[in-house]
Amino acid sequence: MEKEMQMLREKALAELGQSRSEKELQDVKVSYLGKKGKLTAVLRDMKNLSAEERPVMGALANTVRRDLESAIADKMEALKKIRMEKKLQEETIDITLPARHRAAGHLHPLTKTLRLITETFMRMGYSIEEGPEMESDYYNFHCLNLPKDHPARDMQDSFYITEDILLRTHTSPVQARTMQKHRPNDPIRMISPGRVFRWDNDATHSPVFHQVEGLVIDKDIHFSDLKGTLEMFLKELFGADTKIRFRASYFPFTEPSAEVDISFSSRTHADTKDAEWLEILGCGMVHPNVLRLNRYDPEKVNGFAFGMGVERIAMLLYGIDDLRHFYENDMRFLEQF
Ligand code: 2NL
Repeated sequence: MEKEMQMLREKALAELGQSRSEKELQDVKVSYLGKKGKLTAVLRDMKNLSAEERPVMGALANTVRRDLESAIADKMEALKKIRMEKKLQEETIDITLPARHRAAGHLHPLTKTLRLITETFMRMGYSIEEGPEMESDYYNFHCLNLPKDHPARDMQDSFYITEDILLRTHTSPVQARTMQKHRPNDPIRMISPGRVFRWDNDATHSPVFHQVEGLVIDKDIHFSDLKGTLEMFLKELFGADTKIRFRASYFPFTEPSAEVDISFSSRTHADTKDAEWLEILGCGMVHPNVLRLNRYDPEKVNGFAFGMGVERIAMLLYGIDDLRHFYENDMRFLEQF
């Protein structure tokens, strides 16, 4: 019996020595020390022993049990350590690897230009008004002194959705809507930035482009107010040494109308002293018909209006030579801003 116990002990120690995982070790533990385990069975058989043998065997069995328990605990500890080390090895992080690069984005040059323009007018007390990109013939043309058979409509070939609905060809319909929203003859000082659409496509014309138009209506507005406002705006945008020139022109919604040219020092030919003039925007005094069509009384109030292309301003500000750069999303272009 004693011998049998020693063999059991040796066998158990050998088996647990061979365990390769915590699971295997657990199985060995159960097979010896569990309810139906081999050592448990030996202890159960002790009732068959004589009264002298029983305490000796009892003591031996308990020693074997303690030895096995402690050997299993040690082995469990060792296996756990091996598992942890293996895990650490596999999950090693190479801190010398370069970090993943995440490029910080920035605003598109057109957005930057649009913000420069709107911020300048906001500082002068203008409100920013917006309207739909899909417009009715009524707001896009009729209210702006461009009735159905007006020849000036040819200058703005458009994208029609139905006979009476089109993609707006300018942001002027926003001014018409704003006037009609106000109490007749109430003063207005607003700009309308936004996307506009024309049937045009080459190096200097895109079918989709951006405009900012402005409208001021009040009592006793003069052409000099228009000149002063635009001079202030253009000097703010292009620098204090910017020169401004007005040339007579035609727009159906203004009378008189003018085109504005600028000349700024970086564009001036130092050797010839001849300034290079660049057309930058169109403007004029609001046509009495436009006031009347939008429920304002030209006998009581008058005003000025202007319009500019955002792409054109951005090209001059940043020295960009082709409009199409703005829409191609070539990173080599965009990263320069
Ligand atoms: C240009 C010229 C201009 C206007 C737009 C306007 C609007 C109303 C009444 C009167 Cl509601 N005028 N807009 C006036 C003059 C010129 O735009 O070259 N734009 C790119």
